[in-house]
Amino acid sequence: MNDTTYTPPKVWTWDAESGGNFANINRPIAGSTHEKALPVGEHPFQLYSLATPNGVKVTILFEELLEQGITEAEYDAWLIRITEGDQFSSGFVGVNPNSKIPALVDRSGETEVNIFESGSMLVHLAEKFGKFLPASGPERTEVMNWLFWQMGSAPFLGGGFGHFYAYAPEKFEYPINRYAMEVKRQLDVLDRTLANRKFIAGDEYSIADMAIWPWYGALVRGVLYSAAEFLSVDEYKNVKRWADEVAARPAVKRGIRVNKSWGDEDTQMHERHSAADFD
Ligand SMILES: N[C@@H](CCC(=O)N[C@@H](CS)C(=O)NCC(=O)O)C(=O)O
Repeated sequence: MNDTTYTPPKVWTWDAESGGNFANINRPIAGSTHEKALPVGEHPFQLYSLATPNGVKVTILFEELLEQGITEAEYDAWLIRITEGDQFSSGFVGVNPNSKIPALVDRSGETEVNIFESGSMLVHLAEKFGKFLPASGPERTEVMNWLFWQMGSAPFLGGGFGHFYAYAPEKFEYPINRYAMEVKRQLDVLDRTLANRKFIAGDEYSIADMAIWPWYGALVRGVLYSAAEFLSVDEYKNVKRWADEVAARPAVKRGIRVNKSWGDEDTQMHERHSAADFD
């Protein structure tokens, strides 16, 4: 044991000064911190989000639907700056009590529908428009298998590996080892699956690809946590082949720009209200 060994006290208390990225917004309590209504635009769908891997799953799906000429899928995308606590406004919490982006309001019917959890949004939109999710049978189950795989697995990549490798105030060997091992196992699961199918759930591009690509596709393309060399991502050739194919889709290129508030100026797009915003 070394002098960084931690002995938990009998009762955990909140140390707001614990450091690390996001320490200023992390809290052990739910609910809103301030009164503020959400803006509402003219389209049937109102998205409140940020271009993180969880956020772009949904903007990619919207752009794929629009790419197919489905104009009923027009949406307004509003920027939620999570480092500034926008996810704790009364308006945002009213849509998503979990205070995490993305949050979506479907205003296309008689009654407004609040949707939170990116996976739930993908299913809601795919079912509504009858695209990217087979209506029934084993093909539908296979898409759902991989969608739920992503929702269960990515927290190990983001909250586990990414947090300790990229964001924690100090580097600790134990958690980095534990989560690097799990993430490499997950990449191997994907690599073996993609060895004999074009897309994650079979021959057809689906919401499972849209969910998995922003996390594991970004990882093997070297744009997540600067961890490509550390995790030897070149080993996962089938994942790389699939990730590059998905990245080349015009709708994906547009989707990853929506609600992006960092990086080169010309890659940013704080809000999206029409196709013209991409020009
Ligand atoms: N399981 C959720 C995860 C959402 C999530 O973790 N969002 C992060 C950004 S990627 C967030 O809003 N973080 C702000 C916070 O934790 O306060 C989903 O897929 O929608």
